[in-house]
Amino acid sequence: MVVKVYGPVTAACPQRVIACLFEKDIDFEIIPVHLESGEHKKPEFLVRQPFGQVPVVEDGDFRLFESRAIIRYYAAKYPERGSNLQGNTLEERALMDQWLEVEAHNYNDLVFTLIFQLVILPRMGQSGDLYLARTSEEKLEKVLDVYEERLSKSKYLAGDAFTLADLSHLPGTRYLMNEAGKSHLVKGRKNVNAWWEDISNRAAWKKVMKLMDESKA
Ligand SMILES: N[C@@H](CCC(=O)N[C@@H](CS)C(=O)NCC(=O)O)C(=O)O
Repeated sequence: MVVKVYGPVTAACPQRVIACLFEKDIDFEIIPVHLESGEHKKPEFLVRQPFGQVPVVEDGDFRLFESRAIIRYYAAKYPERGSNLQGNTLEERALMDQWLEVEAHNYNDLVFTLIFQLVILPRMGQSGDLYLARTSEEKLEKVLDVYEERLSKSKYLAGDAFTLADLSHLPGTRYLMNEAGKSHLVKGRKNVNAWWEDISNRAAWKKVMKLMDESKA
């Protein structure tokens, strides 16, 4: 059975899920959702995701939204298939969960604020709040200092193996470094930069980038 992924491959949250499905070697099809025309706020879509956001997956009769819940589900459902992504012991899994929570609550909120103020609002013809962007960047610098320290002790966030915790950082960090023009936040930190070079060169993430480029062509 092919997993259906609802959401444009250009959006960060669907990219998190698609990267995971590639890592786990799970067949999927993308059902495009046109965010610009507000398709995700229409009643037909709200049946699938009541908050009107992407992604959603449908796997047979099973439906799931929230990108981090989805990647946890597939890593747990197919532990032997593709990359492990969740650690082998209870402690490895707990560290993976810890850093996945850090990504969701300490990192992503700040990254999202920067992207929203510097990229998305201007794209919609509105001016972003540059003061909010600056204070968010200052807070993100402090978060990344913690990452720099952590990554001086282990190759990946949860330890010696690539896990969902690392994977979950890929879409937002790419957006931050490219469209938002904040690559110095990563490149200026030796260990964070080495980690980024490693995780962003994984075959699965390159496949996501190829899909994104093809969808824009
Ligand atoms: N916590 C949710 C966030 C979903 C989310 O914010 N999706 C964005 C795309 S990355 C979206 O649907 N934006 C349109 C909107 O919120 O109206 C998840 O991780 O799935």
